[in-house]
Amino acid sequence: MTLNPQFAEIAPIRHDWTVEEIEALFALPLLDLVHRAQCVHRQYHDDTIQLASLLSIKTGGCAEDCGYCPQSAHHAKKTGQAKEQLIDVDYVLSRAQIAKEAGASRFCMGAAWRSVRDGKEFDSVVDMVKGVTGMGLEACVTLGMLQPHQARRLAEAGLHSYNHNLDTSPEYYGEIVSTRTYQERLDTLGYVRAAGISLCCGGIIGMGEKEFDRASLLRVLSEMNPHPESVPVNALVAVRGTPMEGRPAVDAFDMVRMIAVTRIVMPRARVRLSAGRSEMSAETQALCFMAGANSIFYGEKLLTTSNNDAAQDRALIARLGLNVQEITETPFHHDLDESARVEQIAEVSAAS
Ligand code: SAM
Ligand code: DTB
Ligand code: SF4
Repeated sequence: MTLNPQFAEIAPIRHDWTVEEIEALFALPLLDLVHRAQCVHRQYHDDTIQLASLLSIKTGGCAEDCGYCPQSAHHAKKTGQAKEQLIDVDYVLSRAQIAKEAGASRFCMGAAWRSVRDGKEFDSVVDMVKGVTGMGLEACVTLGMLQPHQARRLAEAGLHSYNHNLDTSPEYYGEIVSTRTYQERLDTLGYVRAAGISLCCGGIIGMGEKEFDRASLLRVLSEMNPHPESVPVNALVAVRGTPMEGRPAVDAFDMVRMIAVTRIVMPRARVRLSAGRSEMSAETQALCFMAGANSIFYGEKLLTTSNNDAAQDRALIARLGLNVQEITETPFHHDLDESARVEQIAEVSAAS
């Protein structure tokens, strides 16, 4: 059969994708899907891959029961993960400096909190954000649920991006976590958006969900207006002692499909090839870049699990003739006026 060459039209930015349309994308022959995603990619992006380094600033002991997460207190007896304290601001900044010198342009700090509490610890996180931003890096934090005033404080500190994943479809969510609702997740996303912080919001595949759930998650994300600027696509890391222990590894082509469909429905987003990459061959990663991924987590550790070797990652990018995204001088603008903010909160809250 001849390959379909008809995917060169300009991809519009749409917020009205239906689950059926997205499922139809998943059903395309793989090479047609990747070709289409690559056409979209070239209309909106250059050949750079962003290197984002991660640091767990507060590990373990989280009150939520997310089935995939090694940091949940609910699985601590079986995972053996201890509850640690928030780490020191100076140490965090020294790690950010090392990441910058190694070529990262984004630094993401994760805390195993259900939600943020005002007080000394949050003050320290605000100082971390100021310090990382002051180095010229994009600062990203992921701290669990936020209140509007906390989002505004982070914005004032110069925060570029807030990571808060929806993880899976609204339909499958209850199978994965019981201690919070999808709507609570959407509410935090609305507050972050309203504060003028860029959104980093994606999901995980390989948790037993169906293709429908992957399509349904992408529908919720693509309905947001504007789309999240950053969409991490994680392959489950089936950590020992979590309820997901023993789940089969995500099929490489399933990952490629998820990335390609994400690229097509959210053309401008930075699509991040996230957790699970250490199990992927160089060829699988190359296909993911072909399908529209343009960022990786960079450095030997994610939050608690291991990641690819940094030198090997740089070598792979060079072997493929891709380039590393340089630090840009144009930070994300906190430029929404008050009425636009209010409108966006309403839109995001309605999209469940
Ligand atoms: N507590 C915050 C929250 O839940 O938003 C921040 C930290 S949480 C560890 C950040 C994200 O990491 C989760 O939303 C999930 O998407 C991803 N993640 C956690 N454990 C994972 C695993 N075992 N495999 C793949 N992704 C995982
Ligand atoms: C995201 O979507 N994936 C990253 C980042 N955002 C914070 C975290 C992956 C964590 C994988 C399991 C671990 O290392 O604990
Ligand atoms: Fe892990 Fe975040 Fe869930 Fe806590 S809220 S268990 S840190 S994913």
